[in-house]
Amino acid sequence: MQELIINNDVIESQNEKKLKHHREDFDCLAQNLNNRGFEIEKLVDLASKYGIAIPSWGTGTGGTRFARYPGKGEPGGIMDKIDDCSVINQLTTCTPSISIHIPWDKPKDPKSLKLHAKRRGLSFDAMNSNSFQDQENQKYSYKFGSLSHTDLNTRKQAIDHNIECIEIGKVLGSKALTVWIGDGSNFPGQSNFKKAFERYIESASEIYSALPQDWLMYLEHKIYEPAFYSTVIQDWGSNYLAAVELGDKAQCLVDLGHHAPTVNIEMIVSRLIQFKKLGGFHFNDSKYGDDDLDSGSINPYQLFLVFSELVQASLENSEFRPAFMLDQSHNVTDPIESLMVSAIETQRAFIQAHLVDRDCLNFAQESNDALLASEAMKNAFRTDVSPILREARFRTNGALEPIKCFRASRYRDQVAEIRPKILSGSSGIV
Ligand SMILES: [Mn+2]
Repeated sequence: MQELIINNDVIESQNEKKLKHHREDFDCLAQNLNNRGFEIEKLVDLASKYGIAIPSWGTGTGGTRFARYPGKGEPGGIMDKIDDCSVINQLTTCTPSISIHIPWDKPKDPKSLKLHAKRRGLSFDAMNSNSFQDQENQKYSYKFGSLSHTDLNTRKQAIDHNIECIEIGKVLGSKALTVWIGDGSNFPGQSNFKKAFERYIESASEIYSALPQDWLMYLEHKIYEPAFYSTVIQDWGSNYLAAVELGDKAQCLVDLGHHAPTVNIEMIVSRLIQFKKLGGFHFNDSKYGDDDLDSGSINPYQLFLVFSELVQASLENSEFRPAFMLDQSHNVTDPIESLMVSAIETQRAFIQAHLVDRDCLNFAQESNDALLASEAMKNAFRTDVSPILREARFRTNGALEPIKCFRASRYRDQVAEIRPKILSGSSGIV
């Protein structure tokens, strides 16, 4: 029996206020799209089936290297995080799963956690390991690396931790492990690049051997930080090489913030698709570096161009289904609100990408008509598909206007009364 948190009366009364205008907008867009050769019902169907995983760590207020300013009613543990994710999914109906982090969300009893999530209408997406921090009572430190550490015992400890994540994930019904390491160096000469990469591949192979048959291992690259001179898995090239070394179940994960500022991410996406190594995404946005800003908040066109590559690939191969996850840090907004908007922004880019006139684009590309090609992309991107997204939510008992509905529900005030207050001034990034 599903126990959803937001009272249905709240959703219905909020929807009622918007329904007439929504209907008018929807009919108008249906006509517009029909004139362009698109059936709106197919697009509503695609939007209804779209899903993206919420990262458990995104439900708390994030921070910077300098400070963290917690909000009221923040989740105190994994059960609270499940509740927050359930609210996000109830209102947006496009976030049916949660991606959890070990040890931050390590359950005392994985079976009861799975039951709690099921009651809240959620399943478990990829498991995330952590060998970029030292935990209490940890025998060996990750100060100088984990899977690529010079010391065998430290590497073994990091391998065992990843295998523990798989074991917990098996009980929860997860089907993937995401591995991001902070390993690297801060000084020229500090690390032997070749040896460090060899050690990484050797350690990752041991984790790979522990994967169940139907699991995938997502390798996540990042150009810099916490190491500021070199990083072991610094870009998609190293990521691809490692994934090829490990085997078919190892796939590359693209976090939009983990590249140099001018890198053409959509082209990386295309390359990885072409060579069958694109496993999934961590969506977010950035202006300067790994800012972890809300998806689509800075460069929505880039998000659209990434989705255009994905849609192109899915038209060529209907089996193609990379994993979608958000990975953001919310410093100044309510995390639930930011996660709802971001999930919808990725869904928006997904639908817009279906509006690219592929015949026109193909003709423009083959005839070297650069301007026509660019217009084909922009015509799709400029289309306001909001009525399609609203209709998809409405038909699946979600909210026409999730933010307004969330505020009207007073959920945050209600949980603030029962959840212990988190003191400000605590650590930065969480
Ligand atoms: Mn990430």
